[in-house]
Amino acid sequence: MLQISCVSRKRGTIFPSLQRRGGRAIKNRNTVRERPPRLRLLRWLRSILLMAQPPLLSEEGNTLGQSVHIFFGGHRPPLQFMVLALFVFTAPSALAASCESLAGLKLPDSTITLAQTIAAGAFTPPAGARGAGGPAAVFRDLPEFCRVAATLRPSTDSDIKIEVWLLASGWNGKFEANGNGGWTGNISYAALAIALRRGYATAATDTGHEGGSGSFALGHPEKLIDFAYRAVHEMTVQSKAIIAAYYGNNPKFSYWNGCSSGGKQGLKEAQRFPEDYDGIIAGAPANYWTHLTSAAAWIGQAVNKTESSYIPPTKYSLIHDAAVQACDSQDGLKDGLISNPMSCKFDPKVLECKDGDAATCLTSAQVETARVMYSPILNRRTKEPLLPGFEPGSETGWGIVAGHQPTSLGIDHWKYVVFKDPNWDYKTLNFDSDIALADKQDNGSINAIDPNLKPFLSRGGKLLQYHGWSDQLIPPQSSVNYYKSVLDALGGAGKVRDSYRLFMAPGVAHCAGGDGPSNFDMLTALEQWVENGKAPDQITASHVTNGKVDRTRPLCPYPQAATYKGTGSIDDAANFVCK
Ligand SMILES: [Ca+2]
Repeated sequence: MLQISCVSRKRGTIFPSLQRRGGRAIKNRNTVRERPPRLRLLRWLRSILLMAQPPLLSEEGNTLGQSVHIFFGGHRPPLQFMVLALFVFTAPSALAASCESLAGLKLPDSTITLAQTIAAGAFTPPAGARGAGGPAAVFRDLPEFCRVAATLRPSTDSDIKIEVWLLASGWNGKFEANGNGGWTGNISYAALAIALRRGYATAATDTGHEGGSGSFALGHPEKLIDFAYRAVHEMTVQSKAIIAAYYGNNPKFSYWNGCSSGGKQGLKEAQRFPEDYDGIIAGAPANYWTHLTSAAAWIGQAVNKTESSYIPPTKYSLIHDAAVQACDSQDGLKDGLISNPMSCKFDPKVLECKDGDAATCLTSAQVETARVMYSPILNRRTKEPLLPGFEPGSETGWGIVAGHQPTSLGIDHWKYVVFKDPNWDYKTLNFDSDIALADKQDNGSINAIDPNLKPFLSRGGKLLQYHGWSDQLIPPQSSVNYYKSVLDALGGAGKVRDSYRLFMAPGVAHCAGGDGPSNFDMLTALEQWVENGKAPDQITASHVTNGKVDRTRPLCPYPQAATYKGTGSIDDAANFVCK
C-alpha cells in the first residue's frame, strides 16, 4: 500500500512531465539524457511486461506485482496502471522537476521563498548565520545542489524557516534531518553541508524564531509550541514533500540526527510523531527541559552564595586532575578516563586548603560549590531529586554553568516562559512550588520525557541515544534515567533492546570534545540497524590529537562498558569487549 500511495502521488510530477517533454532531450546541467518518444517508451514498457508475465520480472518487479495484486483485490490490474507503476518503480535517477520550478510548489501553510541551483563549490553561508555556519572548509567543494528555503505558518503567529538541500546528482535515496542546539533560532548550514556531502537530501529549521535567546516566547505562545515540537514535525512533513517533488520519489529511509536540543527534538519526534523517522539519533538530549533549565538557577545560587563561593576557572583543571586520579583506576583500567563515574564518589574536600587560599587548593566555600556541581538538584522540601548532578571528569567545562552570571540557556526559560518577566531574579527560584508550576505549565510540550516509545518502536523505528560521561551542560545520568523509564514502561531491556540502545561515552564532553574518544559515526551504525537489521553491539570511537588518531575504543550499549581484554595496546579498540 505504501507503494501505491507513492504511485498515485507521482501522477502530478513524473507522468505529466513525461507527456510534456516526451521525445525531447532534457538537459540536466551535468548530463544530457535522451528520452525516447512517448509511444516508443510505452511500447517498450509493454513488451517488458508481456515478456515478464507470469511471473513478474525481477525481485523488485515481484514485490511490485504482489502489492499491485493486493491493491486490486486479487484481480489483474489494468495495463495502464502497470505501465505507470513500472515506470515509477524502475525510474532512473532523473529529476522529476527542475530546482527552480520548486518555487511554484504548493504546500499546506507554507511558502517556498527560494529554489535555486547552487553550482559546485559556490555556497557560502548567509551573512549573519550566527554560529550556524561552521568553518569555511565545511562548505568548500560542496557538490552542486538545489537549495530550497521555505517559511511554514502552521499557526497565525508561526514564522518557521526551513531549508532543504537536494543533490543535483548522486542522491543516496535517503533523508537526513538535523537538530539544533540551545534555544536554536538558526539553521545549521554546517550540518546541512555535512549531510549533503554524504549523499542525503537534508533539512534543518530555525524552529520558528531568530536568535539564541528564549525571549521570543514572551507573548508568543504559538511560537513556543513551534519551538517545542511543531517546527521540527512540520519541517519533516514539508521536506519529504519537497524531496518527492524534486526526485519523483519519497526517501527510502528518513533519519533524524541531533544533539543537545537536537537530541531532545529527536526524542520528541519518537514520542509524538512516530511516523516521521525510521531512525533517530538523540545525542545528549536536553529532554527534561523544565528541570534542566532550573540547574542554571540552582548552580547560580550556589556559586554566588557568598563572595568566596565562586570557583575561578583557573582551578577547574586542579579539580579535574584530582577527580581523574581518584576515579580512573576504579573502572579497572588506568587510562586517564573515568568509565563508570556513577560508582566513583569523588569528594573535592581532598583539595581543601590547609590555610587560606592558594592556586593549588580550594577554600572551604569552593569545596561546597564543587560538591553542588556533583550533586543532584533536589526539591528543597521533599528532597525528591529533580535532576542528576554532573559527573567526576566534567570539571574543565564548568565555566558555562558556574560563572558569576547563570547561563541564559537555563534562565531564559524561567524569565520568558514560566514567569513572563525579563527582570525575574534567578535567586528567587523556589525548588518546590516553582518547579511544580513549570512542569504543570509545560504539560509535555517542551519536555520530552514520555517513556512510551511503543508506537515508534512497533513500526520498526530505531532509536540510538548517546551521552558523554563528562558532559558539562546536561548531566549524563539524565539519559540513563530516561532510558530506564522506557524500560520500565515497556517491560524491560528484553523488550526494547532490538529497537532502542543508549551509548554512554567515557570522557566525552557535551556532544563533542573532552579527554575521551569523541569521534564516532552514529549515522552509519543507525543505518545498519534500520536498513540491514544489524543492531549496534558496539560503536568504535576515536580520539584525535593534532589531526592524528591516537586512541580508539568501543562505545557500548548501556549498561555494558568497554572492558580491556588484558593484553595489547589500551589505545586500540580491538583489545576491548563490551560487557
Ligand atoms: Ca579508567
